[in-house]
Amino acid sequence: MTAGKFVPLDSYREYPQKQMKQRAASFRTDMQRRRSVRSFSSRPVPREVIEECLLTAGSAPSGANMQPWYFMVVSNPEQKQRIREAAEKEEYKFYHGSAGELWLDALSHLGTDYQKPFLEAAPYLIVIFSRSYGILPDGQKVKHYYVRESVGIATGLLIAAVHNAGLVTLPYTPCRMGFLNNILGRPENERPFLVLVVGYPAEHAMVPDIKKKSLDEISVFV
Ligand code: IYR
Repeated sequence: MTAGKFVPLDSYREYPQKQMKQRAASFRTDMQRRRSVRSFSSRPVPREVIEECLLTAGSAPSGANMQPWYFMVVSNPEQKQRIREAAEKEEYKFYHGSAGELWLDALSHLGTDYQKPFLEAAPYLIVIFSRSYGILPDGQKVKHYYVRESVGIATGLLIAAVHNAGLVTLPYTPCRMGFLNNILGRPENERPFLVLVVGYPAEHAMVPDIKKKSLDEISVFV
């Protein structure tokens, strides 16, 4: 094995402690304003904003830097309609039996049902695929590592980037997502990870009255 090439860490910035605390707190309060939204406006969103947010997502760390993600940005109304129809078919089965009572009980406070009008209303559906392996131009397969962790981190950065730009998201996961490969014509090495619905909220959009856990509930210093 040969070591790779190294370059100086020129991008790092240290802040004085006071500023460090201010920055940490202001990022926290801004991120705490983020809500998952299910009522979208069809108001258009500039494509450059989505491109910038995708580049932020693409900056995520990943296993062996394999970057095992692929973002398919759907804005075409026919494709959105096909995705909605297929998703609602899956959701109908989910809400009418396959989920089971326990799961439906856990979801009941969110007020969701099988209908997914936001899949057509929102200007962009970012369909996030994970690549279980890579394929070189000569057809050779490349192993990927920590695929779900890596794609999860990239998705988190994407959600933060979209929020920071002043838009809202819904991380949407139909229970079976294979239909996304068919509709979007994606290859066998790609698995749908999540559909990130992106746009402006509908006027007077409502969100569930839910709370996040306290610091004590989510962490311990030892
Ligand atoms: N995919 C379904 C059900 C659903 C599941 C979970 I876990 C949620 O946090 C929310 C919904 C739906 O979107 O309705």
